[in-house]
Amino acid sequence: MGYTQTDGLFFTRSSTYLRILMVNLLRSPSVSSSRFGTVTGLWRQESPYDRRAVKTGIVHFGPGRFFRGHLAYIIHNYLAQKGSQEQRWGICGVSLKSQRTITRLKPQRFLYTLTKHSSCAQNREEAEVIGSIREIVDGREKCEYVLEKMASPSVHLVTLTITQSGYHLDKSFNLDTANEDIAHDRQNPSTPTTAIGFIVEALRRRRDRNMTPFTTLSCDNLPRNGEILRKAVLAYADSIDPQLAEYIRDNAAFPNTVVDRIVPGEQESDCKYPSRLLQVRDRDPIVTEPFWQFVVEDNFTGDRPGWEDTGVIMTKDITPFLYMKSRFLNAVHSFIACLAVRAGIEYMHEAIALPEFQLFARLLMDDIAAATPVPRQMCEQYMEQVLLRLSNEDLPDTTERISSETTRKVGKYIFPILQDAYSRNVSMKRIVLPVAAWLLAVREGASESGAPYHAKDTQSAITAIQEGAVISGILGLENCEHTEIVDNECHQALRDIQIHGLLTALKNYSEGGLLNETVSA
Ligand code: CS2
Repeated sequence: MGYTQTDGLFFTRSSTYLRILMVNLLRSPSVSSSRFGTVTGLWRQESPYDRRAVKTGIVHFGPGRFFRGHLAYIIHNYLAQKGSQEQRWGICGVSLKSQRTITRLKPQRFLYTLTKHSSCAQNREEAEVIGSIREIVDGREKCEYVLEKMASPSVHLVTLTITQSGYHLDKSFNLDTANEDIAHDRQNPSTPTTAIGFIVEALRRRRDRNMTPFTTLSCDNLPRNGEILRKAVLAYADSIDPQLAEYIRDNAAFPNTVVDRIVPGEQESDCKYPSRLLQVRDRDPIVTEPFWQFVVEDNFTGDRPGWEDTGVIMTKDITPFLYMKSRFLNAVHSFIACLAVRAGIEYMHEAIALPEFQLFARLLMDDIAAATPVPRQMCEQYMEQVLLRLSNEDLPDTTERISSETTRKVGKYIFPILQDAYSRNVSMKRIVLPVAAWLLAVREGASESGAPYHAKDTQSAITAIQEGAVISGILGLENCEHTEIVDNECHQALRDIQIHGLLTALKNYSEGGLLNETVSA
């Protein structure tokens, strides 16, 4: 296993067939609106593959922005590079919640533009049209159509980016059988409304027709997402039909994956890229960073794309990749956002540009590395890369987006670091400080300067925090062996931020650190 430069920050896939424009911002001509074409028109002129020949091999739940910036892009590259032999991997997207993507993309035949944008690449931008999505349907409206698609012999993969909430899990990452959508599906298994319900019903149909089960790939940010999904699927199946559960346990595959690409929320400025770079109007463009990573456990029941030829890492063990992504990217993302919302900073790159944040982030990563069972050298390369990615000022990513659902993220990303820090004797001070900053912002509903902050979290968590909960309280982890230490550190950090202010607290918590002189200079 190795971390290679092909997956690195400046990894871009330029090919002659793609209409990729590298434009220097200063020299770009202004285009009058009458000259804008359509995304479909552009595809007709310059398509890298014949979309009419593409068949559906993948059914995907959750066709949101991350999916369109990550998996749909990866499949698009695959279709473009592999040629006519591999055109069986087109995607049918299924929306279970919102009609938004369908409404926007249907008029342009589910084609959309993707712009890669990075200030670390000298004003260079690249845009192209992505053609891998054949259709997106509303799963609740077209339930039978989706189930039959999933049961069709040409479909080999079912993929998911439904966010943690789409799995209906409890705090221990087990299926919450009391959830009302799950309860509905248990009563009506042949007309499901949840992704889990769809998967189980479609696997049942395949079993009854003597077909190989599809492989189900979770592409969500969950620790060991495949295992969590498998457990949830089995718990649900067991509750409606134990024999079916046994069949799934013995025959179906749920590989773990690690997915990575920063795809910020929609911004008003997104539309300017397709118009300026490709001279087309796009109703729902995606703007993202050049970097992407997709690590997949090689454990499939049947056919799969030969992804390894196009930059996907197929591996027997995702563990080191998972450690690095969830700790150095996701946890550090949350740490910086938590501090930034208390400091009243709107964008991630603005926060990381401040010397106090830079230094603190470096030292924090050092602590995380000391608590993480991955070789130091591998961590260092990754840490540098993350800091560069986070300073990409051409990809404004809001601290509001990253600080949303912090209580979930503390449980997923931060709590495991604290556990390892405890057992490896690494100080928890810096790890706890950002959480304390966020707790203060939530408690007061404001940044340090009094600007309003409305946390996007569960109401029960917000209420608990306003009533004075500390980390163990919001996570319900009162009985862990190190709860007391974590809570004491949290109290201390809260006091330090209140007495000294956030920036001074950051400096103080960086004392004795590698770059201390830089901060005081
Ligand atoms: C972010 C992720 O919301 C978050 O917690 O850390 O959405 C992050 O942008 C992606 O995981 C990047 O791959």
